[in-house]
This record gives sequence, structure tokens and C-alpha cells, in this order.
Amino acid sequence: MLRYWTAGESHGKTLLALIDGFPAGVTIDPEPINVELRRRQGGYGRGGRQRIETDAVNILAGVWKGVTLGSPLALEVPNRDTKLERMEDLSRPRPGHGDLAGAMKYLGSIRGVLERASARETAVRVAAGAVARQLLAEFGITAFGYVVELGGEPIEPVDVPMQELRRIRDESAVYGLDPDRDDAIKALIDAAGKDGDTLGGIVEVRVDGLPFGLGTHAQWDRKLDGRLAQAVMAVQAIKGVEIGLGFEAARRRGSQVHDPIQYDESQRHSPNLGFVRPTNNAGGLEAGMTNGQPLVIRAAKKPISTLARPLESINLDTKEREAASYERSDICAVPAASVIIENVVAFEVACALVDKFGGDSLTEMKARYELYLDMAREM
Ligand code: EPS
Repeated sequence: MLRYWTAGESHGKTLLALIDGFPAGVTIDPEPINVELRRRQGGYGRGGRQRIETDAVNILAGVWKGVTLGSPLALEVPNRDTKLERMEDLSRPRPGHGDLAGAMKYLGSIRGVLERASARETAVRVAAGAVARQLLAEFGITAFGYVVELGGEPIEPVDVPMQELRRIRDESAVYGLDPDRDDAIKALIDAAGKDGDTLGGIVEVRVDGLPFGLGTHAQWDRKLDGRLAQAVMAVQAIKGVEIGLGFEAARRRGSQVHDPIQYDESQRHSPNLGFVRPTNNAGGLEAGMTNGQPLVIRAAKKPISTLARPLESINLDTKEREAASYERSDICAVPAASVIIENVVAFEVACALVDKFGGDSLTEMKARYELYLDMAREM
């Protein structure tokens, strides 16, 4: 069983991830992890913190001569802004943040909650996901995340091949797939910033190269759609998750939702075993299992809760009505969310891959993967 936990406060010394159950024999290159960390720091609308940090991973345990040992992996993304011990508490909880709920729950300070609730923690979640992607790459599985809506404005992907889409996304200031929309979206973010406001949006992640049968129909807590929904919903500021057509499926007739099944002998040696679907409204998942099609998942991110022009709140010391506290923050972190969700989804897919093909060593996993494809092709 592959899983991970994280530790670390936003302005503490460091962020840590402990990954347990990662197979032996996987070559880990820190550079692609650092590329993801840098992408997470970017995107138009980010705040001053990202000018302080230069996120990079230190692999502290579980790797010998660049190859995983099968023992737990320990990852670290150190903070540069480590002023926590000198920081004051806040007295006026910010609506939308964990400030009020957390202070009441822990009978403690707002600072003690916000430091851990902060999306700063996603840096090390991205690092964990980026490690998992190096396992997925061994099986030809790739994840690709991008922004499809920002501040209520859709960004429709242009119709070009996948390689081209990757280039477009990597050159886009808002991590969208239509270069002609970038300026309008940037202007929207600027306008929100001028008003002391913030913007949310919708990100989409697509995973290609998946074999049949990751996840299972057999038990509710092992269904891959459920696992993914939890992992994605558990990213800071995410308020909704959709798979495939998502909520739109509820508005259509069955004949307009379900993906017909066809067979193409020439694709028999692909992970889809030759079963092709003219549409992919299921988003690659049926009954909690991958069905050989690309996995497509979307997440709705609410606007950042810290507002330069704050909403009404209560001073917890006096119980008087006052404006909420303000601390340095971002106007928009939707592009960053696309990187976070991409990596979080990749980690869950890696968990399901390890569940299906055994997780002791890459060599054994690969042998079982090939054996499974052979057996399924003979069905
Ligand atoms: C973040 C770091 C934080 C914020 C943001 C995300 O840095 P600081 O609080 O020092 O400015 O920029 O955090 C939040 C949006 C939040 O709600 O806490 C990061 O590295 O992603």
C-alpha cells in the first residue's frame, strides 16, 4: 500500500513528506520534481511570498545512488521565509479560512491553525506527486493539468496535438490551453487585485496511458473515483470535484452520456487492449475502475480567502465587529492549483497501480503488468 503524509508550517523551518510503500528500483531524478515545484510557484496573480522562496526538494531517505530502496522516502522542501517564532497571532478570523473553526476546535490561536492550513503545504504534496510520476513514467502513464476557467471566464483548449498543448500550457502565464485568452485573463486578475479582491477557477487534469482495472468496484473505499475525489477535495480551497462529464451528466439522457464500446484490432497492444470509445464522458472511470480511456478530472477552486479589502469579522478578544485580519497573500492561485491537482492525482493513480501490480519492486511490478496485459488480451 502506497501512501504519504506531510508535516510543516507555512513559516516554519521546512515542509516534509513521508512516502511509505514506494517500490524498490525506481530511479529518482530530482530535476523533474524541481520543475513541478517551480511551476507551482508561478502563474499570474501570485503574491510576494513566491519572490522569497525558490522551492527545491531534498531527498533525505529511501534512495541510494539515485534509486529507491523500497524503504520509506523522506522529502523536504525547506522554507526561506522562516519567521514563525517571531510572528504575532491574528485576532480577527478571515472568512473562508480555517481561522475561526480551527481556533474554536483547538481552543488555541488563529496563527496555530493558519500556519498549517496554508496552501504553502502543497509544495511538498507536489514533490510527493512528482516522485510518484517517476514510477508512472515506467508504465508510460502521464498526467497533464491546466486551467479551464478563471474568474468565471472559460479558457477552451485549442484543438492541437498533446505535445503542442504541453508547450502552450508551459508558455501560458495562466497555465491555460489557449494563448489568445492569456491577456484577457491577466487583465481580469489585475482588476480583482485593484479592488483588493481575489479570483478562483476550475482546473482539469488528464491522465493518459492507463491500463484497465486500477481501482475496484468491489469495496467503496477502494473505488478509484472515490479515492481521487478525496485527494483532490483535500487540496486547500477546493470546493468541487467532477469526473468526466461530471454534473453535466445529470442533465442529459443516458444515450447522450454513456460512451459506446468499439473494438479496433490495431490497438490491441495498447493499454486499452483495442477497446475504443468514441466519447469519454465517463472520464476514464466506470464503477470505480479505470476503463482504458484517459482519466479526466476537474476541480473547482474558490478564490483565496485573505482579502486586501477584508470582509466583516469579529475581534475574538473583544467580540466587537471589525474587518477581518489581512496578511500578505495572492490575488489568484488557480494556475498553481492546476500543478497541485496534477501531482495529487498522479499520486493516487500510483497508489492504485501499486495495489494492482504489487509494490515491492519495479521489476516485479513490470513483470506482472506485462503478464496481466497478455492475459487480458487472451480473454
Ligand atoms: C503559499 C504561500 C503563502 C501564501 C499562499 C500560498 O505565503 P505567505 O502566507 O507567506 O504569503 O502566498 O497561502 C495561501 C493562499 C493561504 O491561504 O494560506 C504557497 O507557497 O503556495
